[in-house]
Amino acid sequence: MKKNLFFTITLGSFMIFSCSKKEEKEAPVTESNDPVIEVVTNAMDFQMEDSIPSGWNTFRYVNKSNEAHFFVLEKLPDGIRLLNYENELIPVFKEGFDFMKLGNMEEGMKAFEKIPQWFGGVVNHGGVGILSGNSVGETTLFLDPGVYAMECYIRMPDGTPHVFLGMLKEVIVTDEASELVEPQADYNISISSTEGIQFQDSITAGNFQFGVEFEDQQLYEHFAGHDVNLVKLQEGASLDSLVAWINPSNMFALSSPEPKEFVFMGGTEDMPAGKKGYFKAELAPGNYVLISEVPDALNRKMVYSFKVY
Ligand SMILES: [Cu+2]
Repeated sequence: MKKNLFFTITLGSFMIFSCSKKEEKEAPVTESNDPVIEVVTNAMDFQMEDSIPSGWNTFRYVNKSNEAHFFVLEKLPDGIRLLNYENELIPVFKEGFDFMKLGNMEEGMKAFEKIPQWFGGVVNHGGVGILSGNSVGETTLFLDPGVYAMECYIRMPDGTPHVFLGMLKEVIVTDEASELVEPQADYNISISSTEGIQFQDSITAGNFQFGVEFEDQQLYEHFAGHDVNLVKLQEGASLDSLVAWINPSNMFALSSPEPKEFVFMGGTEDMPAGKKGYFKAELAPGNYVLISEVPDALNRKMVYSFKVY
């Protein structure tokens, strides 16, 4: 019973996040001649073309808002469209969250029993990790043809996720093949449920392509998998407060305003076992962390600190 309740609370939290603001700006990712798919957020929106080719695609996420956002691409089961998502899933989550915000976990749990069965067939296929406001992130992913939901579920301070406020878009990945080839990584990062995030303790400053190898994948209590977010620690930043902020099983965490001492620089959202995603980042000297947006990230070794000289 207790386990079910926890599951429900965290499942609720999964959809209930929101996004926040950030004042620091990182230098934009450098341009290249490769084709990029531009995704723009002005406020609580995703602006991009409705359909894209399959295969390797680079997403250049331009966050023009003052708050942190991310996006994850969720492949919908055959025959399911965003209309189903909006009409059959969102109202159930809203109902459950409204109860939970009032502290009525039992009614919230009852509401989640109405989650449509097809939701079990949704698979996350990566996206741009958490990105501070007024900054740009670039992530390269391999996508099979299909219908995807693009979502941000960072939360407002009251627990309302951005997906309820408009950060949800349908993206069609067509049979047409992309011209892009798999990027070459300057550095590789690996992530698994057993070993956590593995990288190296220090690198020199520069503009790099990072490869993220998903050795395995699993659903955590918040009903999503592990991912990799790159964060620069400003003066006085505490790792504990970052871990507490990013905890998706607390419905009032992962919310705006995010702690000012952290600069979120993107990364690679969760994708299936055996897949590899890439992200670019320009690193100035300083202290950085690779962190996964999962509950209890520290004990799960989903936090990796490194220095840039
Ligand atoms: Cu958002």
